[in-house]
Amino acid sequence: MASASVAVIAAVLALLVAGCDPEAPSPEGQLLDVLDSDHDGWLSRAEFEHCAYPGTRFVDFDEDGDDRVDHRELRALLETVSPVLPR
Ligand SMILES: [Ca+2]
Ligand SMILES: [Ca+2]
Repeated sequence: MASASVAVIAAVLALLVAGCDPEAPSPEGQLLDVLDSDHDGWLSRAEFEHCAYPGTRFVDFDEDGDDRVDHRELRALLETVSPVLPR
């Protein structure tokens, strides 16, 4: 949990860099690099629940119901924790 929390904080801090440098990796891409333990390009339910805060429900972030959280859904998750995310 601690390393996942650090990853979330790092991704949020990266928002500032991404906002200044159009070629910087996306915050959601950086976060996915850390949390996607099997490197298949999305977060499975197990990967999500391993890093999520207690009480956070997978189904609230898996918007299309395909049982995985992809880049777009991860971006939406980051927008809930950072009001400074570049649009
Ligand atoms: Ca994965
Ligand atoms: Ca999904």
